[in-house]
Amino acid sequence: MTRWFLPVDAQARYCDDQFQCIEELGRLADETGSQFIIVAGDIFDTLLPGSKIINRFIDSVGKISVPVYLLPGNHDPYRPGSVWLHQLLGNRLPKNVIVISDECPRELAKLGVEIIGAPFYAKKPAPEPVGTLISNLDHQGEFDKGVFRIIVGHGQVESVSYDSGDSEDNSESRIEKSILEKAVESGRIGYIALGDRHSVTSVGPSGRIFYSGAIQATDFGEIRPNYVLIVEVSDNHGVEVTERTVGKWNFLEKEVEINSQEDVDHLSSWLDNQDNKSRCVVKLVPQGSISLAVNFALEDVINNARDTFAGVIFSKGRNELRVLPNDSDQQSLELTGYAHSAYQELLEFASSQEEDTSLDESKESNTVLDALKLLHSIVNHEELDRVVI
Ligand SMILES: [Mn+2]
Repeated sequence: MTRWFLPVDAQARYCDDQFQCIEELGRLADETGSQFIIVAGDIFDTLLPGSKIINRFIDSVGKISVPVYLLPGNHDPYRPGSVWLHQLLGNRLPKNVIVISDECPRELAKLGVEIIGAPFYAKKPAPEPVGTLISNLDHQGEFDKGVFRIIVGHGQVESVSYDSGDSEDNSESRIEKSILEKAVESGRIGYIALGDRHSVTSVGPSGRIFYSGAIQATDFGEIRPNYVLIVEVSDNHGVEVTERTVGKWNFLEKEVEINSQEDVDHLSSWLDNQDNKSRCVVKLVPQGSISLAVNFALEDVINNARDTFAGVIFSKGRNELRVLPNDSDQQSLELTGYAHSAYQELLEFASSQEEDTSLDESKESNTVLDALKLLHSIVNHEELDRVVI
């Protein structure tokens, strides 16, 4: 998965860690004596990823010692042109990998387990697949009570709060919660494994319906990513679900008020105190008003942090930090003559801008601010090499 805000080295680390997570799944399965692994959709984030992703996936998942059941989701639906039917994967699936490409029950007779999945055949299937599957099962009359039946589905459940990993909100495709709850209450279904949501989430009070969440955090706004669930089933079909941490990445959003050098120092300390910086991306949502001198100090803090963190970015939509030169900025320059006039002109222009003096580099109006900064740098003999006469 490509994250636009990651520099090249961090992106490579992020991608590599995704495959490490798959191998960690295998280690956890061995450690806990798990008999199989289920992944409830969106194994790939695009219909047909590049060969490097596919080959690394084959290599990683093939190392796992137990069967791995994969459900196609909305990002990787099972249809012509998809990764599942492509020659790079379709004919080269490791022997332990089973793609749930239809709604047929898959029996694990020795374990007394039956797995039934509701794969996506399109990005936005209608009607919603897993609710439809369960409703159809309900009409099938008798069922073997000795079998522990697992349903694997994908999509958003109604009334579960939104997180950034969910597919785009579409009320027509939402899974009816009551269908799931009735199915487990009736005893026809022992467990429902759900995918799409990136935060590990128990759905309803039964303790038998779960999103396991994303194996590795992918974005800001995910509430509890980086987990997998170990599901233990007792002889009488009781279920115990335990979380285990797998992913190591952290996407931290921080609202910060910056009005003084002291505030910059606080931010600097906060950044210093973060753990595992090379796998941490910070999104700052600043507000306040600072002088040029404080802005220089802030830029130093951010630039230094960018060398140790996987990424430090500013919120594009909610950046409300204004940079306005003050008297001490001007006095520190000791300008005279034409340079003083030019500075005054820039200053007046900057002051007249209500919204255009944020740290967001994409804004054209930052040109004035950049000119003021450059003037300071030149006077302070810091950037003479950039001046062309
Ligand atoms: Mn999805």
